[in-house]
Amino acid sequence: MTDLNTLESDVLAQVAGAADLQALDAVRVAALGKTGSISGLLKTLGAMSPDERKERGAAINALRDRVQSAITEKKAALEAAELDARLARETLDLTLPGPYRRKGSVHPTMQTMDEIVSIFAEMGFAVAEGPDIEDDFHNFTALNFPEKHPAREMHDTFFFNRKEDGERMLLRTHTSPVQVRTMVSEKPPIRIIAPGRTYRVDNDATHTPVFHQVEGLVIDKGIHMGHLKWTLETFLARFFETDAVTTQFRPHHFPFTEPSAEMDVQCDRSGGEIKIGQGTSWLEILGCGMVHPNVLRACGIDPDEYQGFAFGVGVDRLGMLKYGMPDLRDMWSSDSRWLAHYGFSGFAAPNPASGLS
Ligand code: 2U9
Repeated sequence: MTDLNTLESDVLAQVAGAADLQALDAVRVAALGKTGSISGLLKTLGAMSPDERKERGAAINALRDRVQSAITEKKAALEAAELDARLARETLDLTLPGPYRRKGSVHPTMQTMDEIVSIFAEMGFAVAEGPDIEDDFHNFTALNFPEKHPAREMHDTFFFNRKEDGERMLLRTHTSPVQVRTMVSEKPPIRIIAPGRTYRVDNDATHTPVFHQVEGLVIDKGIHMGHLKWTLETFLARFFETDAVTTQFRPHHFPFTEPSAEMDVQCDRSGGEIKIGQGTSWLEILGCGMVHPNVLRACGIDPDEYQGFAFGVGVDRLGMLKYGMPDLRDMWSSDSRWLAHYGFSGFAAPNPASGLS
């Protein structure tokens, strides 16, 4: 009859001597596998008397358990050693130069944003900022979006879970809440632009869930659409670096402005690319209007005393137009070669006097 002690010390020696996981598995199969030495012992129990079987069975099972735990322990040790070896082998020297020795550069969207801001700053607009996480009042209600109005759905909002008091915060769908906050906290005259990130549940060839806007707001006595038209035409001519632009208002609807319009700029599409400041085509470029009396009232301003105009431009689209970037997806590709192609310097500080780009 096989001596269990000898078998145990043999198998345990093999376990201890296994050099790697593959060798250990071979030891396991040879001992505990279907036709293994220990499994073979269990098969001999059938021919024994009940008393003998009870005693011998218990001894074989205990042996099997000890071998199994020795294998488990050895497996953990081999795995740890293998991981240590791999970590030592795969060290990364972060001081080595990367595969592309390129200097960083400003992303075209941020370059465009800087250009827009510098033009309006030069025209006397202050820059206002606000939180990306907003409440319903500043993003919708104060802007004359009635409760349950479909316009709220049009904005495809990212909502957070409701707070304990039932309030539901959201990611701002436009930068307009920044102007609301300014009107609530400051007295007219107001002349601000609000540049920043905005968020909508929208993801297709022409939309990304995060995008960038610059909105503007002027509140004073006697403000009218003429002021709006001059401001936007002056901005567009400077942005596209042409002497003058021709524009047209097309009637539109926004809850926060009345009347509302979209502004088109005359352009030339004949040569395959769009040229602003010449030609016979029209290109939709921004939205605008006179601030709705309800919005002024919601922000504590008397519409009989003060009037205002507001506008909004999509920065990503404006940058694509100016710099001839055909595909929105490139803007998010994190491809340093694409960035290097546009290569805007971080030290350029664009301004209309010394040049924008
Ligand atoms: C207040 C009052 C009025 C801001 C405005 C637009 C028109 C507009 C779009 C342009 C492209 C958004 O990024 S886009 O899709 N915006 O058309 N925005 S008027 O009006 C305001 C803002 C704040 C208190």
